Amino acid sequence: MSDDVDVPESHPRYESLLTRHRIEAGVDMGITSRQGLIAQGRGEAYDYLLGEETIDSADRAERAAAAYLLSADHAVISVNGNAAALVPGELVELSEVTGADLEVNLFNRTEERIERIAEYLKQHGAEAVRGLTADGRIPGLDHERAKVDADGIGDADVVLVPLEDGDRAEALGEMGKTELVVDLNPLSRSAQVATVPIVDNIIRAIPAITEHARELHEDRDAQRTAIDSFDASTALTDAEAAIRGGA
Ligand code: PTJ
Repeated sequence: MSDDVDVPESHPRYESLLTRHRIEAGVDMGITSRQGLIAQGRGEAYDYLLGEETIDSADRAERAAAAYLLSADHAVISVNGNAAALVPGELVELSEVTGADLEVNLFNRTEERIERIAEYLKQHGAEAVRGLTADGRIPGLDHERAKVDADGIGDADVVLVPLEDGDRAEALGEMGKTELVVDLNPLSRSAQVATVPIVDNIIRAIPAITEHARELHEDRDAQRTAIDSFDASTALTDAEAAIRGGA
């Protein structure tokens, strides 16, 4: 990824400016959609109100997400244009640590962008990337938005969906899948329907899930505790309180 942003690391808004730079570069590379710029702006506003840090309840959500990924029969990490631009290497690492598949799955779907994202993930170390077969469908969605790989998201019991559109998050939930959603807006439909809503910036969330997964890897009891002790509605209430009250 191109990180040649002309801002010193000591700058108080360094992470935020780096994030913008990555999204802009993603658009230039044909990986991120122009709508992705708008989505990023929205996310940034929530992150600012959260104090640009991982709140405690988000950390518990990240631990529960790691436990779900490790204990799944078939886990898939869904990758869109924003996720690919922001955390390509980190997504590959999470997939390696948890054994989850990577699948490119786009809201504004074009074959060209899917191919570019798959190639970009491979440049960051991915061995296999799903999403190009598109022989499965999510019921209840229009044709293009319904496409998934039948042996990927179609077959998965656990799906990590960063920055997902509300309709698709709802439809995936209706298919009975355990949904792990990364979204800085606790009021978004995606966060509201998630089994595990992770209200945190994807830039911090993905490495944190990986870290928890490393720790929980061999420990089935600890995985169970992380899942059983997590409460989605408390996590959403905590995040909303942090945003409204100022972190
Ligand atoms: O690449 P595509 O075609 O699949 O499109 C991807 C986007 C993100 C453009 C598409 O899914 C979309 O339009 O999403 P929405 O409906 O704008 O929702 C994006 C959500 O992600 C919003 O609730 C934002 O607050 C949140 N968000 C934005 N940036 C981040 C974020 N959450 C976590 N980390 C971020 N960096």
